[in-house]
This record gives sequence, C-alpha cells and structure tokens, in this order.
Amino acid sequence: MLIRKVSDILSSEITPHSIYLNRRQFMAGAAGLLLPVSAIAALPAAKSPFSSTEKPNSRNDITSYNNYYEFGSGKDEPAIYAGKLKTRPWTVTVDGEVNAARTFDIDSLLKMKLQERIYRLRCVEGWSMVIPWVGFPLAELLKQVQPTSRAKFVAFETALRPGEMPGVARRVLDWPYREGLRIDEAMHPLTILAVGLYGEVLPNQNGAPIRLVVPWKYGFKSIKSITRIHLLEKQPPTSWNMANAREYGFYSNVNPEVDHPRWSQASERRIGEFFKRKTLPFNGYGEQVAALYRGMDLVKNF
Ligand SMILES: Nc1nc2c(c(=O)[nH]1)N[C@H]1C(S)=C(S)[C@@H](COP(=O)(O)O)O[C@H]1N2
Ligand SMILES: [Mo]
Repeated sequence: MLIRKVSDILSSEITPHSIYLNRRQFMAGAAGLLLPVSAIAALPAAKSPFSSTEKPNSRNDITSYNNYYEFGSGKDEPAIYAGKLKTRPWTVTVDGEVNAARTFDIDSLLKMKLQERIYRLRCVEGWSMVIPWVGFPLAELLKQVQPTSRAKFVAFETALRPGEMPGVARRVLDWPYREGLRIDEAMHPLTILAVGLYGEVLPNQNGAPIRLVVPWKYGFKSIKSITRIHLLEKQPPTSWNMANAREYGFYSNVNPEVDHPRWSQASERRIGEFFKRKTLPFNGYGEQVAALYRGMDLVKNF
C-alpha cells in the first residue's frame, strides 16, 4: 500500500538536511505509480481509521496561523518569532514511573517508523484545521521505557528558553507550558508525537522538533517542543487549567454540548472556509475513543 511506502521512505533518516531529498525521492516514487503527491489522501490506504480523508489545509494556513504563547499570543507571532528557537541539540527525557528511564536524542526519534496521518486540530477558540502530520504513536516511545503498574498519568513539558522565547517574559501562563494525559489516552493509537507536516520536518511555529497531537481534544492539549515526558501516579497540573480552571479542564475532549464559559463550542470555523460547521463529539473520533470515557460524567470532567 502506498501509505506504507510513504512511511518507509519517511523513516529512512529524516534530518532537516536530508528531508528535501527524501521528499524528492517520495515524489519520484509516487510519479512511478502515475499519482501526484496530492492524490495520497484519496487512496484507499488513507481511509485507515487513523487518517482523515478530508482535504488538508494549505501549508500556508498551517504555518502562519498558530497558537504558541511562548512566542506571543497573536496568531501571526509564532511564525514571526519562533525561528529563534534552536532545535538542535535537543533531547526528550522520559522518566518517572518507568523501569527504564531514558533520554532520547531527537535524531534517534526521527528514525522511528514514521507515518503520515491527516488529523483535524480543533482549537478551543472555535477554529479548526486539517493537517497532514508526520509522526509515530506515543505508545511506541512509552513502551520503550517500560511504564510501571503505578503509571496512571503522563505529564509533558515544553522547553523553557527565555532567551529564545520572547513570549515567556509575560506571565500569561505558568511556564514551562505543561500538559497531561491519562495513561490510556496516552497509549491510544490515535495519540501521536509529530515530527513533521506535509512530508517535511515541523516548522518551529508548529512545535519543532517534536510535539504531541491528540486529535479528539482541544488543541491546547497538543503540547509543542517537548523536552520532558514524566509518568506518574497522580493527575499532573496543566498550564491552562492552572491559569483558569473554570475555563479549561484536564480532559478537554472536544464536546459540542459543553460550552466554554465565554462562548459556545457547538460550531467551528475551518480555517479557509466561510461557513461554520457543526462541531463533532470528540472532534469526529468518537468511534475510536468514546469507550475511554464510558461511565464518566463528561460535563463535570470537561
Ligand atoms: N508549548 C505550547 N504548546 C502549545 C501551545 C502553546 O501556546 N505553547 N498552544 C496550543 C494550542 S492552544 C493550540 S490550538 C495548538 C496549535 O497548534 P498549531 O499552531 O500547530 O496549529 O498548539 C497547542 N500547543
Ligand atoms: Mo487552542
């Protein structure tokens, strides 16, 4: 299947320097099958339960309209300022309730078996995008460190570099940016660590060199530029919840029936579209993830 071929090529040593060459190789491969690169989403393989068949937003939309408060709170500011972030050398430490704590070098993570997955990202502010991420399941990283039976939650931390991040001078959030998932959410096959988009390494404004993507939750759960992943028994504190617990809960599953206290979540605007569309429960991933929350009151646990 073509998608497998794509991932094979993508996983062969992606580095910022070789990525362009890989992309050229990939395009050559696709041409051999008489298919333009843009046709991938329409192939049967793209209909896997993990990839949306929706038309992705343009690369320009995805890289110029961002939330990354370490570089300012304006949607245009990450694209302007995030270039300052040095993404090499870079390590991700995975520790806590594990038997084999380890610090991974980013270049070794880029050698994981990468896949292209088209996922929706839905922001709590009411806009959404469809993004062709390149990444690998978080579960594959977590298995390598052997979680203990006490590992009930996973905490994530973004790098904190005041010299490179103009936005952290303002105390909008309690830095470093922190997020968390329950262990079953973290191990779910839809949850990925993304290292690229549109077949290329992640632009800094999208969370280079590695960021989380949890497609059934509001965008703020998808933490960028991760340096630490910590497994623990208790639910970890998270940045937006600490800033305003009334507005941002720990779960933050996309839910058209639970409004944000200051606005409705019943509809959303896809960036690039004029008309709004109805928000889907779990951002349209209910079939895959609703079972994780069976028996839970999702109004209380928003
Ligand atoms: N470290 C960090 N991660 C972050 C944010 C942030 O401000 N800092 N913003 C979040 C929010 S609110 C959203 S909607 C998504 C946006 O991802 P994108 O810019 O790649 O579309 O990133 C999330 N991850
Ligand atoms: Mo967001």
